[in-house]
Amino acid sequence: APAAAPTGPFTLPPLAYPTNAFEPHIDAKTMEIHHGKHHAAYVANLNNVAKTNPQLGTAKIEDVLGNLNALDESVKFAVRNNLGGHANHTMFWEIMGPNGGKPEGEVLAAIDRDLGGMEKFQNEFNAAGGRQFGSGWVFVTVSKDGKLAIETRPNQDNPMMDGKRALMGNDVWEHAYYLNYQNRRADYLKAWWNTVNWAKIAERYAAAKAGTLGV
Ligand code: MN3
Repeated sequence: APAAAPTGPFTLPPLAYPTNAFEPHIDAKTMEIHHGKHHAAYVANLNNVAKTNPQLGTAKIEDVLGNLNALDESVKFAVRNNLGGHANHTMFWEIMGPNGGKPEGEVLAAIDRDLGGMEKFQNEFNAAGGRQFGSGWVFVTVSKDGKLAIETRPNQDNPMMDGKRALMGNDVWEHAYYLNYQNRRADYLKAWWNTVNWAKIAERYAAAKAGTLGV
């Protein structure tokens, strides 16, 4: 993968799978550009900001995003967009994987309890992602007591900005799907479920209940 330049405290997390792992649902070229160019750009921009604001590189991401108003006006916009983008994409690559299985155990029980079961959950998640006007994300947020909710955010905003945590989420920016799906966001949203790694989501659910879930 191309290195993010300039270098600094932020690094592009490597993918745990090859870029063609999700063919035909997500094509390799989209993965290469999305991870190696878009996410890398957020990382490079953060390293630029960190040159003059070194505390940004040592603080916990959830603490910075949870307290954006504490930042100087000169960097607030850049941090919101680029640290939000870095957090969102780090989560996104983590909760995807080939042969991702099915939800089970506590996660499945929470989906049944809070989201009306898998079919209703997937339909409502896809509908929320489809309704998000312009660029943004559709998330499942998780509270410390394990309660789930479907929520959207514009641009690179993240639930951490509201003191919440994302259990999982899908990127509905056009760069996530346009090469393969053009204007057919609904088709991308449906196909994306084939890329979800439910074992990783189970780990994140347990971490959320333990109070240790970060990005
Ligand atoms: Mn993206």
